[in-house]
Amino acid sequence: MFANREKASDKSAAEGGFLKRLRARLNKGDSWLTYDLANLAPGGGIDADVLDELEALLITADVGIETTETIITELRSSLARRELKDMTALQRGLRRALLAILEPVAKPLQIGKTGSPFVVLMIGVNGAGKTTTIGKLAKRFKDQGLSVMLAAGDTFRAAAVEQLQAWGESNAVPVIAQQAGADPAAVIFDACQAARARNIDVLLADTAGRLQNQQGLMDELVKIKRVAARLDAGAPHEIMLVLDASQGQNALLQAEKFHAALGLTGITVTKLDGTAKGGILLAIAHRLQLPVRFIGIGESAEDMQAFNADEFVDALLTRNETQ
Ligand SMILES: Nc1nc2c(ncn2[C@@H]2O[C@H](COP(=O)(O)OP(=O)(O)O)[C@@H](O)[C@H]2O)c(=O)[nH]1
Ligand SMILES: [Mg+2]
Repeated sequence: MFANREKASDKSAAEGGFLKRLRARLNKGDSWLTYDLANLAPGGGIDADVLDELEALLITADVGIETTETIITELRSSLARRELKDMTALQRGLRRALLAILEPVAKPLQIGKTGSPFVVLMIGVNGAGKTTTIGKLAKRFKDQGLSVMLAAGDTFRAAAVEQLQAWGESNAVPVIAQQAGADPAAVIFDACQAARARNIDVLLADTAGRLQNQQGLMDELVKIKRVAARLDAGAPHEIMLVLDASQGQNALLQAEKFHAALGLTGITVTKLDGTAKGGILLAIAHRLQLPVRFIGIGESAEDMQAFNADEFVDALLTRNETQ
């Protein structure tokens, strides 16, 4: 009982820390919205010109033209209704518009003990953060009391298998792997069998992000998906696309391609620290309307959390006082 309470308070402390880091790291702490917003209307009054400037700001922050239009159209009608009297009102309107886009996609990944493995297939281009995200998720699920197994489905490079094994070791979770060059579908089928035999709750399957060509990659992933369903028609239960936020609009194009080929059920956006302005998350949410599961703001396990729309909008709109 006491131990549980202690654990819960540790958890909320870690989450509070995450929020602080999110604010500080998103676009390196220069809240592009709030900072520039305040400079848009030095006199304090809001007019059509201010909204035009905001429109340009959103586009340069990777929000994309279509999504920006939706946001600005909303604000223009507020302006016409004389609801945007000052900067505070504009911020409030902007917050509402951003939340309208992000709240519907903030759907956490719920995994329980069902008696058969919940299979998560991680996909995405090379370097997006698939293997790192698997390592972070392995720790997270283990901490939740679930048993976890990893499958080294990126057999394209030997280093990829070793990288996954290292995450397995540091979290003390088993890794099913074969030698580099092995058929990834066979590795993942083996892992599905092993996970069933060992009563594993969550199987996290890694995949390659680069093959000889893009069609080759998509064909391979389709095959893996089919093979994963052999022992359990419901598997893979989650097809999670991992996207690197610093790729901007290119990330959106990748998401559309992967979704068309495989039918995604969730997205994780990594590297929101660094140069990414975070607007790409709005573009993805608006265009694809797929659940955004987790966001990553750094390389360590604590630097990933379930996506929360309120917190994210806060981080976009709140100026980081320590900067
Ligand atoms: N700054 C930062 N780096 C990350 C994040 N997620 C992953 N990385 C780094 O991105 C690089 C590629 O990650 P990896 O998991 O190997 O990508 P994969 O090719 O998709 O498996 C590694 O150096 C990771 O440490 C993140 O949220 N923030
Ligand atoms: Mg990898």
